[in-house]
Amino acid sequence: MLLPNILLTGTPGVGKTTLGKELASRSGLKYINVGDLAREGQLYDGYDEEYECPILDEDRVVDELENQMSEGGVIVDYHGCDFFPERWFHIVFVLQADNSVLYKRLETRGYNEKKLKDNIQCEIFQVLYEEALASYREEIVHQLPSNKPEDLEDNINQILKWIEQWIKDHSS
Ligand code: DAT
Repeated sequence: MLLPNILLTGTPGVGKTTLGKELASRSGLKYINVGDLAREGQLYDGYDEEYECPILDEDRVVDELENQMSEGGVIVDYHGCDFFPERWFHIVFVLQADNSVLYKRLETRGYNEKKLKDNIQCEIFQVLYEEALASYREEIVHQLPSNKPEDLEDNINQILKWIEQWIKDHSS
C-alpha cells in the first residue's frame, strides 16, 4: 500500500512534536523528529555559541532519511524545511501559535532571553511559513492553529481524513 509523507514544521514550541506523535499513533504512520535523529546520530557540523545549540549537518540528515522517505508513510517534524528534497513530501503543515501562548511555552523550556526573543520574532514574521512556501508547491502548504487542546484535536482529525483520502486516491 502506498502511504504519504507529511512534513510538520513551524517555530520551536508551536506543537509539532505533540501533533506528530499523536498523529502517528492514530494513523499508523511513522514519526521522525529530526532534532532527535541528529542527536542520536551526532549529525552535527559545529556549535552555535549564540543560540547554545549544535548546528545541523543537513546533508547527512537527508542521506540518513532518504531510504525511509522513498518508502513513504513518514511524518517528519522539524523547525526548518528548506533543505529537504521537495519530492519527499505530499503535504506540508506549518503550525502556528499566538505570541503570548508561544512565549509561555518557550519560557517553560528555559530558553535564554535572546533565544526567546528570536523565536517569538520568527513566529511573528511567519518565517517558517515563508520558508515552506519558498520550498514547496503552494497548494500543498497549509497553516494550522496550535494554541489550545481543541486545535490539536481538530488538526489530528483533519489530517487523518486527508491521509485516508490520499490512500484511497493512490490505491489501484
Ligand atoms: P514543538 O515540537 O513544535 O517544539 P511541542 O509539541 O513540544 O512543540 O509543544 C510545546 C508545548 O506546547 C508542550 O508543552 C505541549 C504544548 N502544546 C502543544 N500543542 C498544544 C495545543 N494544541 N494546545 C495546548 N498545548 C499544546
